[in-house]
Amino acid sequence: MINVKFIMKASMEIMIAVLLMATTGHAIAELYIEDGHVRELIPGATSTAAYMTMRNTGSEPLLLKTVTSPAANRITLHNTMNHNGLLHMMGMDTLIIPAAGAVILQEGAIHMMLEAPVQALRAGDAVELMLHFDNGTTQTVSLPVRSVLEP
Ligand SMILES: [Cu+2]
Repeated sequence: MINVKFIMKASMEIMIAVLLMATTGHAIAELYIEDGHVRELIPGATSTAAYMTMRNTGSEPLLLKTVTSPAANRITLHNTMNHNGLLHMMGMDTLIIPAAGAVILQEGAIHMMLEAPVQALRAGDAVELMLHFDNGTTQTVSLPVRSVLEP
C-alpha cells in the first residue's frame, strides 16, 4: 500500500512538471511573423524600417516591450500620424498584439525603426530581430532586406 501511494504521488509531480513545461513552450509558439522584411538602407540614410504582420494565436494579449538586433544600435516602435496632411512619427512604449488577433506593421502606419545600423543592410541580407515581451519571453525572427524598389 505504501509503495503504491508513493508511486502515485511521484507520478503526480511528474505530471505537474510536464504541464508547466508545456505551458512555457506554448507561450513562444503563440506568435507568428508573416510577410516580414526590412527596407534596404538608402545610402547616406541613418535609419530604416522593419515591416511585418504579427499574429497572436493565443488567448492572452502579447505586449511587445523592446526590440533589439545585432544589426542596429537602437530599435524603436513608431506609429505614423497624419496632422493636416503632414506625416509625423510618434514613439510607442508598447505594442499590444491582441489575443487571437494581429497587428500589421506597414509603411505609413506602425513600424519598427532601425536606428544607427551597424552594417549597410543591402537587399538580400538578413536581419535578426529579438522581440522582448512583457511576459519575459523573447522571440527571435530573421527578416530579409528588400530593395526600396520592391512594393
Ligand atoms: Cu519611424
